[in-house]
Amino acid sequence: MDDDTTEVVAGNGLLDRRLFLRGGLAGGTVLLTAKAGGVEREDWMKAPGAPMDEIGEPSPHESHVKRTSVRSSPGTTGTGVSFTPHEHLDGIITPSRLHFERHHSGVPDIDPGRHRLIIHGLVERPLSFDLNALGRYPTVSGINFLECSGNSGAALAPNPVQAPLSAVHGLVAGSEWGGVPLSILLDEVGVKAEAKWIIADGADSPMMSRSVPLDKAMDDALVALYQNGERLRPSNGYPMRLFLPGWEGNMSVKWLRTIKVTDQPAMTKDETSKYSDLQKDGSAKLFSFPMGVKSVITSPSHGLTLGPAGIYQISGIAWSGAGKIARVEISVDGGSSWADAALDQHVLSKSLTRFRSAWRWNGAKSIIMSRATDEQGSVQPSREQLLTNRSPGFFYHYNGIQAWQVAENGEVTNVYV
Ligand SMILES: Nc1nc2c(c(=O)[nH]1)N[C@H]1C(S)=C(S)[C@@H](COP(=O)(O)O)O[C@H]1N2
Ligand SMILES: [Mo]
Repeated sequence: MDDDTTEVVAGNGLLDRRLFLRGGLAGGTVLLTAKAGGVEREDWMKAPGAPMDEIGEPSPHESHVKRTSVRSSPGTTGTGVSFTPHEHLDGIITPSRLHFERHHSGVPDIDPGRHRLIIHGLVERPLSFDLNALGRYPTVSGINFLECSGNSGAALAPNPVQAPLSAVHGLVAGSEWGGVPLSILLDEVGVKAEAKWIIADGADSPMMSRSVPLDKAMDDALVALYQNGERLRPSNGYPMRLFLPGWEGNMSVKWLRTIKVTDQPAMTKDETSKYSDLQKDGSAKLFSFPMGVKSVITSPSHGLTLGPAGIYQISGIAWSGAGKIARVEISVDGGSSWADAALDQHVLSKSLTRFRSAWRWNGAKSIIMSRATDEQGSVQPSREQLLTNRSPGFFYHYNGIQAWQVAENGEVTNVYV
């Protein structure tokens, strides 16, 4: 691509997003000359390749792409997190094997033949469903993100964490979730008129449980059985989990075992002492369910290094618990000027949305940022705006703008602006 034809749309060399629609990024491409003709045959072309296999595995050359910061709390096994390595991924679907994990006491080894989902409480007919019974109800699927409300909490640290993006923002992932709409099962048991909440319990040893307003349960809640076309993986809730599109991950109770229909919330530990929002007056705000509008540039990001000055793609993910992403703006001059990124074709409600921009980097130190706006008009706040409105002990629901600094040598680090 001839540099003269690219239109600069914001300060420091941000280019028109249509550059991507037209294609033709030049960086790293080697122009073949007319006489190049006889390209050498590589070794792998000289003999038949490997046979078919029952299960496809990633290339061994991609073995560095794995969940990061895998750790259990001291003195426990399986109480902790692992992060999705977004710095190495593209698109809006996270491979199931790389979906982040958050377990409060490890992954239970559930026998699907013995597992039951029991729905009881303020209902006409309490019922017990095994996996076969559930399989006979209509199923639906949808592409949605799942984000832990503790995601990006590391961005509250007084100094920017110098670690790959995933160590800060890796507790979000996108999947196609398939299963039975909870509303169908609630109709089957017959919810009584005075019912207002459901209490969902997991079959793990702490029996993690959360209260969910009945409106959400009847709206888009799913008893999920499938993730990205296959049965849920054990770490993501096999054989069934509650899935609440757009709401904090904690409420999507894995290994779902009982649903009790009630007229009030249960005030479980996972919605009072934990997963509540400490206010400036010392009180805790309960039940902040939807995840706020947010975005992060995944490439370039910490740990990735730019080569020589030239044209680069800036790419990342944006999402909102309130619906679709309306726009993502990019700045490559530390927030002085902004221009819209191009959104990939799948802009879905409560889903990861992939954005891309083109940047002609002149080799000078630069700060790059993304800012998302959702269809409700909510705009992702700057880190500073976000901090002025919260008390120091409020950890959850961080959705501030992430800034990356590109140094003259191409190294990318985490910065606060
Ligand atoms: N039963 C049960 N459900 C659970 C949890 C758990 O520890 N036990 N963790 C919750 C939290 S805090 C989050 S963020 C999500 C994480 O889902 P994932 O591990 O599939 O990514 O599951 C939620 N559901
Ligand atoms: Mo979470």
